[in-house]
Amino acid sequence: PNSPIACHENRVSVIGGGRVGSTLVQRIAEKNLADVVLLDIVPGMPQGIALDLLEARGIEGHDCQIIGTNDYADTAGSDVVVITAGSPRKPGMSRDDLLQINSKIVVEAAKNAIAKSPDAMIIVVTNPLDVMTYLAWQATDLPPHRVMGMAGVLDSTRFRTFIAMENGVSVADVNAVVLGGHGDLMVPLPRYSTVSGVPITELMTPDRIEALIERTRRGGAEIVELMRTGSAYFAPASSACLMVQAILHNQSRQITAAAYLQGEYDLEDIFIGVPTRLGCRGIEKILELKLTDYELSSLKISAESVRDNIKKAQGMLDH
Ligand code: TXD
Repeated sequence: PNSPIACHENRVSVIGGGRVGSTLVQRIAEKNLADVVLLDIVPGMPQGIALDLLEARGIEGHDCQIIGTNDYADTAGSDVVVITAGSPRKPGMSRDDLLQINSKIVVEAAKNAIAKSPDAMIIVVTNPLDVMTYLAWQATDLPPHRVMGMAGVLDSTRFRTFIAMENGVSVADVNAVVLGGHGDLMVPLPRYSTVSGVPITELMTPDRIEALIERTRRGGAEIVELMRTGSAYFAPASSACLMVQAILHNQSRQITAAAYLQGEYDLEDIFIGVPTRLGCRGIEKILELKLTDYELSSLKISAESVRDNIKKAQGMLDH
């Protein structure tokens, strides 16, 4: 059923066929970006999703190969591997339980995928994001510019949406920068967030800005509370797709991604959200913005929490 009709030059593998993974495959296919392979451990599930998406081809007008599989052999030769595999938090599970489960899943996924696609870029999506990105990098031993985490694009698209709604302008005119770890301690930067180049600090009161920052920090939680089962996946899939496209089309997009720091922002040996340029070679550059003391110390606090969890996860993997 999954026989190829057209052969695209590029191949993207998405590991984990849950809500984010399957929506991402849909986005990639509908933009005709690349042939896509969706891998999950659940037998039949990725095959079914792939077939369903294939059957929409005639209507949606895409002609990529879409392959569902449980076997890493089918991911061979990928240009980009996106890891969304993981377990969500279930009732009674602590964050540490989740850390332990997802660490194992992400390490195994990264190793298996890179064994079949040694030249691929890796985009990690699984939470806790910054920690999982570090583990994927460590497990594969790739040059750090080829491993990155998706969160900054999502956090900033949320901030952009709230700014546009508050000011009654098109979101197309809004840009926003959000740094730091993907969690409550993320660091939205109003000074660098603009409506057509005008910083929002010129357009809104400090109180309103603070309210939007708070809503951005709680953006994931707000959706979980509403949905009750599962977490956000439309905007996360769009965000991951933007990164895939930036790499495949060598766009040098300036976006926030969890990237490996080697002294930038006074931080070392950590993956955390910073502004980057993203193109076909992965993270081409990390931009060091001038930060106020308050912004820099917020970033450091966020980094400390990521670092603690990296250590915890490494301890769990060693046992
Ligand atoms: O900004 C961000 N980075 C995020 C992160 C935004 C949204 C979601 N975020 C995280 O992505 C979320 O906290 C999860 O850790 C992942 C995936 O979220 P999703 O909503 O897609 O979770 P699902 O629907 O539970 O899907 C997870 C799938 C599921 O189908 C499992 O069978 C599969 O992962 N899974 C595996 N696939 C392959 N290999 C292994 N070992 C495996 N284990 C589970």
